[in-house]
Amino acid sequence: MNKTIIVSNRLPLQVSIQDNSFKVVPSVGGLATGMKSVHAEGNGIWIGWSGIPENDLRPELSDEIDSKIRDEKCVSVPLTNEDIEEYYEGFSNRALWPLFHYFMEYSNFEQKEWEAYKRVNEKFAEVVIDNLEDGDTVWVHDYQLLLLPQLIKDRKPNTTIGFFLHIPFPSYEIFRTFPWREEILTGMLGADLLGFHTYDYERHFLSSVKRIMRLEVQFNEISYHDRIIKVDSFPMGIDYDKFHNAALEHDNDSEEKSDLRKRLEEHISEDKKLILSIDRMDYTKGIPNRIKAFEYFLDNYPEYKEKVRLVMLAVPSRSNVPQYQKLKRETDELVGRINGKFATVSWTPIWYFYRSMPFNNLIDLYTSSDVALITPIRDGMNLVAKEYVATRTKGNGVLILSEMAGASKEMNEALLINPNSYEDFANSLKRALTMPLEEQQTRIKFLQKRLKRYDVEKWADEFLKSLEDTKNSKNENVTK
Ligand code: ADQ
Repeated sequence: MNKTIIVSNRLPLQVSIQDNSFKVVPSVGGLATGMKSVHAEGNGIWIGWSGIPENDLRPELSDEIDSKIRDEKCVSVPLTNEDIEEYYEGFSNRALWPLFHYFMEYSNFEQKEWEAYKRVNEKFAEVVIDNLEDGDTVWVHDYQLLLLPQLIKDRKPNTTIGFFLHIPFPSYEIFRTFPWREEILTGMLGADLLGFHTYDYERHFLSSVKRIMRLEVQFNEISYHDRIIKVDSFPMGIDYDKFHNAALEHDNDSEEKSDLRKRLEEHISEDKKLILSIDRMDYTKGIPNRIKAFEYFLDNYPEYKEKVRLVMLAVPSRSNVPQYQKLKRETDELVGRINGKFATVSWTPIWYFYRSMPFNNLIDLYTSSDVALITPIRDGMNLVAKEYVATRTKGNGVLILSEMAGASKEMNEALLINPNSYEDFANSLKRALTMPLEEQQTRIKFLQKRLKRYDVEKWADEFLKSLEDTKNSKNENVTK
């Protein structure tokens, strides 16, 4: 029986080790949810890194963990500390991530890290080939594995390969500055179908293929050697029911309320509003900008002092990379300065949490907030914006969303802003805080309808259906 092999940098599970024992638990991220049914189907497997560097393990323990991971239908790619440092923290997060998010000045191109990126993509290829049988389909995810499609195609030309990029694909003018631009494109072109969140990313990719590789592109198809490669956009959705139902449960909650929820509720009243932002602590998410814009708002609309509070959750991320450490320091300082500037005995304008929170606290935050402020400088999609909308069970609430997030392309009913314009920001916040309930409900209703229809499972289905079509047309061409 043919199977689908999913490949991503990390496996959808968490391995924790204590002394000589270990635990393997499934993780609950968006991708894991979307792929749940694909992964569960038949002999489907997921290939990726377990999160534990090989150097940290005794060989017997490593074997035991691998076998436990196998029980979850996953196969781990063994990576060393050096691999992680050079391929993941290095090339992926210091070269590709900033460049693809238009932070050119942050991009650091090191030959040694490029070599590690190639080496680790090869390691992934080996594990894929070991697990591949004729007729299988492979779906590769994201920027850490851009070379993998071609590495598989070289060895197994008949395999149907899909690739999805979760971050933006930058415009040609940015991408052309990349030292290994041809190698990256060649790697991606090993796929039969390439998927992006938005039409713009798709267009940018096609433009780079045309101008750098000088290939023929017709509409959304690329002729490459004797193959036709299809490129399309598939905006990723969320597990709508999970968020909506959790919020419904929250509404008629008979269980004890969390401390966080009690604290939040103390601050909700007719004339007091909570404004929420949730992000990974990443410079692409526009956190310092947002804080400065909030200061601008309080300076220009002083009547809102003591009436609004920004609840800002920043989840620690990539804290070994210097730019992330700098961002953390900058954020701490800004929050301190602005709280110092405006606070009164009974009011602090910004509540800042730098930590990860369990799902039920996330729901506490979503459901208690009157406005969500999602203002990345650049973001492939942004699922937080969608999750906030899904939890609006009463239809109230306003989403302020950056035009630079992929999600803005399908969320026109949000208040869309340019995150670099403090004026735009302040005016939209004022508009959100004074928006009549009926208008809020109309906007939320439209957004919810779309999110419910095109949820993450549908996203995965559509991608795989489209991939299946490329397989069928390949077969037709062979038999013609
Ligand atoms: P991310 O940059 O990680 O993803 P995002 O799309 O916002 O960004 O997803 C974050 C996810 O983490 C959300 O599902 C959210 O619920 C969860 N989360 C946030 N805070 C949390 C917390 N404290 N505890 C637990 N979970 C938390 C990349 C791209 C995005 C793209 C996604 C999916 O950068 O642009 O939308 O992949 O393709």
